[in-house]
Amino acid sequence: MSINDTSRTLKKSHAAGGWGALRSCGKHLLASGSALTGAKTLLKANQPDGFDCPGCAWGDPEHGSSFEFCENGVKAVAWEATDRRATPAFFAAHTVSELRGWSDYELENQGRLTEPMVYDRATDRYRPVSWEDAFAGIAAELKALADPNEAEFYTSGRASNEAAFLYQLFVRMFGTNNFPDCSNMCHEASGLGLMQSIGVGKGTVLLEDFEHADAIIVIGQNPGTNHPRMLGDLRRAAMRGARVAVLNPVRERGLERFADPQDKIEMLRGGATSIASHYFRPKLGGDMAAIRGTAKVVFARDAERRAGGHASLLDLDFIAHHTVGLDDWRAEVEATSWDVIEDQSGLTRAEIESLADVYLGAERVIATWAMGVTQHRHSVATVREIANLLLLRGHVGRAGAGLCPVRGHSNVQGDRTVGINENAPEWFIAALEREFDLTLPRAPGHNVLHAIHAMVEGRSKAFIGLGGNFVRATPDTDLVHAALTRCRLTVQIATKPNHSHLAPGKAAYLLPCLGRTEIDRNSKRRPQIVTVEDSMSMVHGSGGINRPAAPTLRSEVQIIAGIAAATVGSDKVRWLAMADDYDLVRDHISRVIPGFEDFNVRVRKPRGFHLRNAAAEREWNTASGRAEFSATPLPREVEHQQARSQPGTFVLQTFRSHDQYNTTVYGLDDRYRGVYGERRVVFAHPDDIAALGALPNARVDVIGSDEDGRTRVAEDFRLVAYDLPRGCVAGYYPELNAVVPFNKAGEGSDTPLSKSVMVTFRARAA
Ligand SMILES: Nc1nc2c(c(=O)[nH]1)N[C@H]1C(S)=C(S)[C@@H](COP(=O)(O)OP(=O)(O)OC[C@H]3O[C@@H](n4cnc5c(=O)[nH]c(N)nc54)[C@H](O)[C@@H]3O)O[C@H]1N2
Ligand SMILES: Nc1nc2c(c(=O)[nH]1)N[C@H]1C(S)=C(S)[C@@H](COP(=O)(O)OP(=O)(O)OC[C@H]3O[C@@H](n4cnc5c(=O)[nH]c(N)nc54)[C@H](O)[C@@H]3O)O[C@H]1N2
Ligand SMILES: [Mo]
Repeated sequence: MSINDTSRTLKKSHAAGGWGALRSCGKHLLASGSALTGAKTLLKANQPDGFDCPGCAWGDPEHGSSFEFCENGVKAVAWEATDRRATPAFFAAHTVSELRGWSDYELENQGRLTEPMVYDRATDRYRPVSWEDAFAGIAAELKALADPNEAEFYTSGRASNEAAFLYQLFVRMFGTNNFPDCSNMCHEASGLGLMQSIGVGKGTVLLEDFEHADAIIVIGQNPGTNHPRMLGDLRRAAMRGARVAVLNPVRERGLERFADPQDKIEMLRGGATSIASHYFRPKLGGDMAAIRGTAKVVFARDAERRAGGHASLLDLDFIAHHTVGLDDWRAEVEATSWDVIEDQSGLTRAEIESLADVYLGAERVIATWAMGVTQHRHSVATVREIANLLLLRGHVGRAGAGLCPVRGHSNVQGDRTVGINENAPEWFIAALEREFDLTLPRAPGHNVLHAIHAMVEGRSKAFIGLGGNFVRATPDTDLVHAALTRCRLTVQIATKPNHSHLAPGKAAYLLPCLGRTEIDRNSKRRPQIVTVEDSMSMVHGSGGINRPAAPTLRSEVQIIAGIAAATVGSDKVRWLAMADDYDLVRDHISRVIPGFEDFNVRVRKPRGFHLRNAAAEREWNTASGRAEFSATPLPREVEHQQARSQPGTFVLQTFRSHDQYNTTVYGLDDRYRGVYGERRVVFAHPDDIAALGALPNARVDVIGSDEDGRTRVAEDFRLVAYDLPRGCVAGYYPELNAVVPFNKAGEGSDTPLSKSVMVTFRARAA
């Protein structure tokens, strides 16, 4: 199905953004208990002299003067700037076992952690501990391990460059490369696929490119909720006539139409701009086939044109000078039949022809994507197929065109840049060794799934989490919870209580840190800034403006330095000096990582600086020295095709509601999808509900696969009739992680298959 809606203004009640977003913001500012600080804080988000919004990794405009309004940025900021506190009194009042019965929302809604805590098994409670005792206790446990590879060091993508750089240095000095990272569950396939295709594992576009593109293809992404500021850029593109083609099995409201709260006239008129000129609804996992079909049309039309004596539709010059492997790919495309393409993609040939029209009708094409592409078994191949399509007409490395994986966490890209990488390149380790006069381990370490397996099998015995919520973000929730509790040491560095803190190892510490919105002063009372990198590889400074939630809090950098000094000592690395002056950390980074020269000077310029992306300059750091077309066959079957031969089986995607930030649940509404006051829902096509012998709104248990002998059940969900492709259902993460298997993963990427989970349903007794 596609909509080719040319009308520009639509009723206000049906658009994303607009007054609904403003109303929702007010509600969240009030509910978070921070109306005043919240409002003041917001004026400084994504400003040159303020902090980087902890919401998402979308870029900031070069010339925007006023702050960019974003409903979900408001929620992220207000949630951190709350007046509520989870103090030692709170932990004294509740045992850990009791708190396990609380929801994600109730736990985080206790507010900010204030003091370092240690778990006391006898009372089953956390009690306060001094920072110095905590560091000493952690160091003693780490040093008692038989092998440093028995420890797992997790990172969530909110950590600053400075914190992440120190953390990876400490972990490597400790003796391991075990860096499970939220990115393993997120854009891993994008990094790998792009690295193989164009030699850089990052997107090639700048924000300005959105002002020049004639076509933007948005694949497997819901920016209305997850990257609301991106909608502003899509809207401006749509208004100047660029085509926006969406591939998404779900009709996401924000992609259909959007009222920009920054646009006073649009707000007053109650108007909205339609964003998507074309909306295609593939089945789950069908994108590779859809892109392949598009290429098939392009090759066929090109052949016709050339037969008629016309110039080629392909950028032959670019292909000849900059690429290898076209013939193999073309042969693979030609060998793929339309029957297979239509069946696997879930789109008709006519729809794919019209996607090809969009592609061929544009001089400058950008492709963007997120989790709908990266959380499948064949995600690396899909990313490479997207790259293939753009390479065909030279859409990489010129203005208004390029590849744009839209990152998740606000600094997930930067964390990888500064060394959070279980398999870091040799040049990086060697540069660290030179800079600090060290010898560091080379053996590849653990990613998220390796870490889970190692903990489950008892090979890993310590877990340190720099932010995040490992238990709830990973598959097989109960299994991962139990694996953490079997560790001899667990350490969680966090801002708010969450379920990962309720899976204490034999020794367990909960260390509260400053958030990004807060002023971070050193021993001389001088405020310090940290830095982050957005999806467009812009590196910029971030300095908090709020008073810290408690005087006892320490910054992530200080906490890491404290653990490191106690564990590996300070002979070679001056941990505590760096923790007191982040400029020193940046000086090291500037000498270790190319592109960070003069870091301390350049990061203080408004909006920071751009990290060079070689592919964007048509320099290809691949094995062949060229951009490489990949010639991977389509999967023989994707999950929705398999499900057809197993009656009652469906493919489930787990996505985000409008009221959550990953495992952080702000509220129980999903306004754009019409769900209010609940999260335990599964969206399904009405005919699928009928085929189950159920009625809409029936309550069911969701049952995951049990091939490995594990029972997987998520209990008590309401079936919501929804306009989805047949056989494909959807529901929210993290609740549904109970049915996502930990032993199935993306090929090459090892990313859990969060968007293609095989499930059945069981009726609940009325
Ligand atoms: N407010 C808010 N902002 C966030 C986050 C948040 O939770 N809340 N999370 C942050 C993080 S870490 C990330 S990674 C990003 C996530 O940003 P998104 O990737 O937008 O997140 P999801 O909600 O998982 O949405 C996936 C989208 O892909 C579609 N989809 C699912 N499967 C397929 C498929 O097979 N093919 C296609 N074409 N589409 C498919 C779904 O229908 C949905 O629209 O957002 C970041 N920003
Ligand atoms: N089924 C399913 N599972 C998924 C996904 C999916 O789509 N479906 N998405 C995956 C993706 S894309 C991602 S990125 C992961 C996310 O996985 P994580 O990054 O591990 O999870 P978050 O929910 O972002 O982490 C929230 C916690 O971080 C802490 N926190 C917040 N701010 C700070 C801070 O400034 N410093 C520190 N130290 N801690 C802080 C708070 O205590 C909060 O409870 O989940 C993945 N899991
Ligand atoms: Mo993510």
